[in-house]
Amino acid sequence: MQVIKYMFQPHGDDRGQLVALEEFKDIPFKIKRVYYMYDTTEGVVRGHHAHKSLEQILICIHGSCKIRLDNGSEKKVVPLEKPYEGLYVANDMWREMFDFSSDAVLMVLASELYDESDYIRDYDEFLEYVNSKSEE
Ligand code: T46
Repeated sequence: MQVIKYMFQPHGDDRGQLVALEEFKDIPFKIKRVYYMYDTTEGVVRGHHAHKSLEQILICIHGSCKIRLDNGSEKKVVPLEKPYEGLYVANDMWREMFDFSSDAVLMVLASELYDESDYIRDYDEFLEYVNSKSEE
C-alpha cells in the first residue's frame, strides 16, 4: 500500500509560520468541504468506515494523532504530528483515527460535500466491496 504524505511549504518569518493550501496546486482535488475535530475523548478511536468516492487530506494542525489505513489486504499506521504535513486518504480505504493528544485538532479537506450514502460503515461490507472491485 502506498502512503501519500504531503509536506506543505510553511511561509515562515520572524512573526511565525503560515501554510497556504490551494486546490489543484497543493491539494490534488477541488476542495468542496473542510471540517475538523477537536476535544477528542481520551483513548477514542474515530472513523471505522470507508468511502466509495470521497478523497481527503488529513492535517493535524495542532497536537498529534495516528491514522490507520486499511485497503482490505494491507494495513498501515501513519502518525500525524506536524501542522505542515497532510495525509492523502483515497476512496476505498478503511480509516481509523486514534491516539489523539489532548490538544489535537485534526482538519480534513474533502473533495465532496457530506453524503452519508458514500460511507461504508460495516467492515465485512467494505471487504466485499473492495474484493468485488478488484475482480472487475
Ligand atoms: C472521515 C474521517 C476522517 C456532518 O454533519 N458533516 C460532515 O461533513 C461530517 C464529516 C460529519 N457530520 C456529522 C455526522 C455525524 O453526526 O458529524 C458527526 C460525526 O461524524 P462521523 O461520526 O462520521 O465522524 P468521524 O470522525 O468518525 O469521521 C470523519 C468523517 O465523517 C469521515 O468522512 O473520513 O472523519
